[in-house]
Amino acid sequence: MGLLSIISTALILISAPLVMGVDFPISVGLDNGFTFTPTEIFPVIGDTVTFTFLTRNHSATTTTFTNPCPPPTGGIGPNAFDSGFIDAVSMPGSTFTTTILDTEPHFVSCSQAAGAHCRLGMTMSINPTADMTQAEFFNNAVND
Ligand SMILES: *[C@@H]1O[C@H](CO)[C@@H](O)[C@H](O)[C@H]1NC(C)=O
Ligand SMILES: [Cu+2]
Repeated sequence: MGLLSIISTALILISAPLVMGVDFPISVGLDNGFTFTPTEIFPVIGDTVTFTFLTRNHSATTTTFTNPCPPPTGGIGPNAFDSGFIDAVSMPGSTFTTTILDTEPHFVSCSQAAGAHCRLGMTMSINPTADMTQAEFFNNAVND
C-alpha cells in the first residue's frame, strides 16, 4: 500500500462517523392535527432528528415521561432540547434539527397553550423502551 492510499484510507475512516449519521424526519401538525409523525423513532448517537412544522404554532420540547404537560421551557433532562415556538402559519415548513448525543429515551411534547396541545396527545418518543413506551407516555400526557 502506497503512502497516498494509506492517507486516503485513514481520511475515509476518520470522516466515516460524520458521513454516516442518518436524519430522522418528523412532521409536526400534519393535516392540521395535534401530532408528531411518526410517534416513535430509534436513532443512534450521531444521527439527527429534523422536525418540520407544517401547521399552527407548536414546539418540540423534551419533557418527563410521567408528567409530560406542559414541558418546561428549554426541555428537561440530559441532552434536553426545545425548538421554541414555531409558527407554521407565517412560516410553513420551518425546521428544527437536533443531534442525538446519547442512547437514553427522550420524550417530546408540545408546550403550546400551557400544555393543552400536550394533553391532546401531542407526543412522540425517541428511543422508548419496553418499560417506557410511547403508548404509556401518550396516556400520561392525555391524563396529565
Ligand atoms: C406562537 O405561540 C407563542 C406561545 O403561545 C406565542 O407567544 C407567539 O406569539 C406565537 N407566534 C405567533 C407568530 O403567533
Ligand atoms: Cu402544539
